[in-house]
Amino acid sequence: MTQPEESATNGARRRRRGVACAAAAAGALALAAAAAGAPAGGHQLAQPSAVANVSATGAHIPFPAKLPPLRQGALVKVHLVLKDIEVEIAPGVKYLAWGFAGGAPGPVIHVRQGQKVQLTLTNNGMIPHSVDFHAARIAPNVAFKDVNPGKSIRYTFTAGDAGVFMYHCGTKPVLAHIANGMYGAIVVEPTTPLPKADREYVLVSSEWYLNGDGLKTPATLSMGKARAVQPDFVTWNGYAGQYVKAPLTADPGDTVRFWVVDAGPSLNTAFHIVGTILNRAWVNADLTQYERNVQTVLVPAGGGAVFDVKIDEPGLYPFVSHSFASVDLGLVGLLNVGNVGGTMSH
Ligand SMILES: [Cu+2]
Repeated sequence: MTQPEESATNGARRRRRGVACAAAAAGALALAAAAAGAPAGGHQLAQPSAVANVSATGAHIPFPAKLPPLRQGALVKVHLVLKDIEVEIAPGVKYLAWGFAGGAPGPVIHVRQGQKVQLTLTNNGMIPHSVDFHAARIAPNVAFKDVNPGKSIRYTFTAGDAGVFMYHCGTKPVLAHIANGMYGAIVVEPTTPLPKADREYVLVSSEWYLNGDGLKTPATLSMGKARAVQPDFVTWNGYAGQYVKAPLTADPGDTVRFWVVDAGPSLNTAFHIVGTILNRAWVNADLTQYERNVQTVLVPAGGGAVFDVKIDEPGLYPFVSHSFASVDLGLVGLLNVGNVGGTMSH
């Protein structure tokens, strides 16, 4: 297997290409989002910074966790333009990622059960990539095949199963492609609506494995750490602790719905919200039935789940994986109920 070396070589190449490449990525994202008719899910849109999720003033721009609007029409066109990009994954820590549509994770796609999804992947990266939608029932050797640089692939599937699903690059070694940021979530609303929710958020957990500290020069993948499952960071939506600094919000008494995907590549997420109990848990994102009043629910790598929580008492409620090594590495966010001040130690 030559992949680790190949990966390092690409990292070096991309490092040399540097700023111009990353700046082009921001533009490509704008085009991709426009082509897809996507709502403003891409917070990186029109960012002049060389780093996809950092503003011109150097501030990290949180990934928008809010569930984007439902896409309309019988056929939903999604165009993912893969680019090699630089992202910030923790305060001051840069990483050379492979981004679906300009970010890591890629954009959240929101459709309704029964809609058709026409997926186009354009590979503007330097090596072959692909895209595997867990929401699809389709021959993977045809639909999920590798796309060479400069080429595109298109396939259509019916979103026949409701839930929240991972999508990801399936090119070998998949471990490296997922670890480099090639993943995202698609929400498939059921034909029969779920109970009403006042707020809806999408959270994707994932690990990052770095070959350096990423401070002066961007890090690339350490395949050794990835194989050993020794991550440097574990994140919600690609950035360590981003919703501690910029908490998600709710009013007291709101029903808040979390659509959760664990992108891995290797760790599971034990989803838990400190200070409350999950009112409803659609385990494994099977939306035909839910468990009531549970404390912690497993979201396996490559899986999803949906959680409703209703919190009456104002406060800061951390959402975590109760596998606390992950929290220590960044997998923690806050739900601020009632716009309270202060911070939280978790
Ligand atoms: Cu890939």
